[in-house]
Amino acid sequence: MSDPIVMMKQEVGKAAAARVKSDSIVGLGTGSTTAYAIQYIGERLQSGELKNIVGVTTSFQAEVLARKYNIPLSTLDVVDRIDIAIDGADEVDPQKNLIKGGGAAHTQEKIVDSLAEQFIVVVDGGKLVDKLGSTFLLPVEVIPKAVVPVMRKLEQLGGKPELRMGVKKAGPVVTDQGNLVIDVKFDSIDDPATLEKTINNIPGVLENGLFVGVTDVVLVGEIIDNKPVVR
Ligand code: ABF
Repeated sequence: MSDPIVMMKQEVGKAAAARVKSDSIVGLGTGSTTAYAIQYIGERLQSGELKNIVGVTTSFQAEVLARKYNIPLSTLDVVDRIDIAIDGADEVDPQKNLIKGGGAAHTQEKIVDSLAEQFIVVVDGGKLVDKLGSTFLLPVEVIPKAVVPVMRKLEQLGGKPELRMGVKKAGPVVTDQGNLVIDVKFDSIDDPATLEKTINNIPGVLENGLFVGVTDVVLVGEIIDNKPVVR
């Protein structure tokens, strides 16, 4: 008997994949839920239900999955648009604003997700919050030399910053860009739009994990009466 959580993620991934139309350029994101969406896009391609799909991703995880499921890949240098992007999130508020970056890839993810004509977020119900920052720290990608001054600035903004350390590997987590990640606890993020801009204007910050006004559709998986439901 499959794990109900896995079944729920599979259903959410399937629901997202079902929204992909033939002749689309598809932004492929990261995370375990998005992984199922990529799988189902591949299966729809193999069955002939979908034709002429090109994937675009900045995520190595998504690239490996796309190759596994024979989804042709292109790059942001080549494509002239992204019709639909599918990606995960760590928190979603009622206005569909997000915190992303649990995987330290929010900088690349924001490039693809914000370019997409339609951006679909796939989450389980546990990611829904009334206010961003309630359950998840806000990731901020910073160039290594600027970590201390940036942490001071984040404290002045009311945050409690901590340098993200590796779990398996000793030392700080290093992003694909060779930078470090500061995770910031904010008691309550009342104005995510302003905070996103303010943090990104701190010298030394590359990108933070607030995604404001980017999301078009949120597909939420729940388990009701032990059955996976997507809404
Ligand atoms: C990614 O998806 C990250 O932004 C986020 O940390 C992750 C969450 O994915 P899941 O909970 O589905 O594994 O895009």
